[in-house]
Amino acid sequence: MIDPKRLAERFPGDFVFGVATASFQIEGASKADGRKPSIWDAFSNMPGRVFGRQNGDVACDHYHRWEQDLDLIKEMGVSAYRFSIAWPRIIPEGTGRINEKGLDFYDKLIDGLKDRGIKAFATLYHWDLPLALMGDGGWTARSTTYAFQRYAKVVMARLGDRLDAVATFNEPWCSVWLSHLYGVHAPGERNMDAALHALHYTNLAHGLGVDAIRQAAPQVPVGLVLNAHEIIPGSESEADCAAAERAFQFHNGVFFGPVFKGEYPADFLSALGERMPDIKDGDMEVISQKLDWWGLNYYTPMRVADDPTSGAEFPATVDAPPVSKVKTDIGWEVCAPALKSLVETLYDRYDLPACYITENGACYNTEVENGEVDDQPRLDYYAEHLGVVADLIREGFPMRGYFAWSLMDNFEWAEGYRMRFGLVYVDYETQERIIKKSGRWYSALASQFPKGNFKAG
Ligand code: GCO
Repeated sequence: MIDPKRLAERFPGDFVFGVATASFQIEGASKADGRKPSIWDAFSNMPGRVFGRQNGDVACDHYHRWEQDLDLIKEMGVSAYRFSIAWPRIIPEGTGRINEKGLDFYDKLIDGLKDRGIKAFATLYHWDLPLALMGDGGWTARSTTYAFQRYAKVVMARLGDRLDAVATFNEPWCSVWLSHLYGVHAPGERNMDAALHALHYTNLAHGLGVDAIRQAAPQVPVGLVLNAHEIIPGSESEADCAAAERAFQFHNGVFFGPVFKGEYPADFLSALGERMPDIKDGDMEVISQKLDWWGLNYYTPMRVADDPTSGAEFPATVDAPPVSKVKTDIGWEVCAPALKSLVETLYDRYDLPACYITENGACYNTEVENGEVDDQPRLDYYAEHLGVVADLIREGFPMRGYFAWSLMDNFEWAEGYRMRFGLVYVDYETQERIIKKSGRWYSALASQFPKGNFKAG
């Protein structure tokens, strides 16, 4: 087993070790204090969408247990917490009335973090779009971008004075492609035209959000969290390599390009540009404003081959088989070297600011035995991937922090509660929390930081 103290020596003293969660996945209390439904409430209440027809009504009941959960983070010696703010608590209908009680919850939460000396990394959008906005088309409508801009401003005006960092969006790849093209996430749409609209409007909302944040709380470092994919061709054939480049544009380039270069990728545009919504003058400038940091969420690589079907829609790829047989319980190939090559590729292709690994972790559904959860494979996953992060630091990449996904088991979207990613086990019957073996290991590492002269807070 990799000794956490030895591993700690490979990170600079001010490296941030944190844990991450998201509002819909942990809060529950879906009808409390004026919250109105989000698209995830509607989606999970519809049969056939989420495993076992489970929903977020109770989840980890974090809305009522937040103090205990912050104590847990403190007890684990972790110095930062990445959480998301639920738009439907703040502006329940998406536009119009502001719900002060929703703001009060995050106000208390952030004060609770400050009291415990834990840094607060907030995400404004982690997929819980107010359901009322679907009346205008949700993310396929330009009006949603302005609603988001206002929401960002409202949040930052009230909470910005105490945040250590803010991200506009979490994983636009999921809220665009997975939600509007592949139909796996809310709103469950399967349509390229809808997805292309969601794409541009999500990028635009990010840019408008950056504006709003800088107006309301200019001192808070602003970033964007992307689940970039390390794309590996299934073979060395010319066709598969060309397929991998198309896949890169489609899965990464359509987000990194606009945000870090001010343009959509060329092959993507020639294939699908006509079906995109009107890109108005000034949109690309708004989208490509300089960011203070960016976040990378990484779990597994994507292997692709050329789709030989004639007339196959861009990016015209099919899945190629995994190379390693090692998989987590959700079926994702374990491949730590892909994290390294991914970061190298992205810094090579784009002019990127400092990076936080905002999510990394593994699904293992290890159960409690004699009061303990012996999840050695998760511990190994963390040790291996953190070793790669240390290698990247040694090579000079500006890696500033690492957030484990997740603090605790939670609502894993379409998979419901059956897929567990926590460092802490949650008994959903009793809401008891049990720190897993991996959680104790991570705590032994994280509690070494900040080191020496670096002080938290
Ligand atoms: C994500 C997600 C998490 C998931 C995790 C595991 O941003 O993809 O933030 O919500 O639970 O990635 O699938």
